[in-house]
Amino acid sequence: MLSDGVSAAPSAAPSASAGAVEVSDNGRELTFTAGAGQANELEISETFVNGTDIEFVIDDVAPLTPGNGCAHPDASDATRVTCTVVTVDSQSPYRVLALDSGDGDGTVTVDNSTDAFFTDSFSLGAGNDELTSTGSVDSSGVSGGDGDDTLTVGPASIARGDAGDDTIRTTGDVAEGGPDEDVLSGGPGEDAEQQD
Ligand SMILES: [Ca+2]
Ligand SMILES: [Ca+2]
Ligand SMILES: [Ca+2]
Repeated sequence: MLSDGVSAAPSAAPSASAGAVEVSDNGRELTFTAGAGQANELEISETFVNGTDIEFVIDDVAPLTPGNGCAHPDASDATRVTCTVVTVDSQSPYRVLALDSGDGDGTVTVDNSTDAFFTDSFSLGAGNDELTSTGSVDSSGVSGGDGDDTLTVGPASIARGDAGDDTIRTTGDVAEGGPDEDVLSGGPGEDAEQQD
């Protein structure tokens, strides 16, 4: 890991399997990487603070290791972190969150109340995963990976089930079941559904 020269507070004995959460050096993107073998139960909220910065609150059942731009709001709770991402004016949406929930059976619940077209990217990896994303503007890109996944996403989203018997419910733009027996439901509006 790169050091930015700022001494971090001494952390408790790190767990080898703790999920890692950090903001990029330019402050614009949050990455979450689950620890190996974890069955995460992530609850993520995404809100504007100060008009332009996005505050993420990430709560899990497993310990999280906060890196750059992140901290435990309650020092006694190692499973909860808050992170702040700065935004810049842009004509096109760009990614503010890249989440990799790894190989376990994971649950990810996202509440995005930014009401802005920033992109959240979710890679759920192997395992039978469940992702539910809410918000007036969602614009998530979800990849279910191997396993039987249940994906529920909102407006302006792209959801791919990948391998496995996946269930995708979307009010977004694209749902792709990928291989195996999938159930797709597009909701109102123009849907591009592909099942092979
Ligand atoms: Ca997984
Ligand atoms: Ca799948
Ligand atoms: Ca599939």
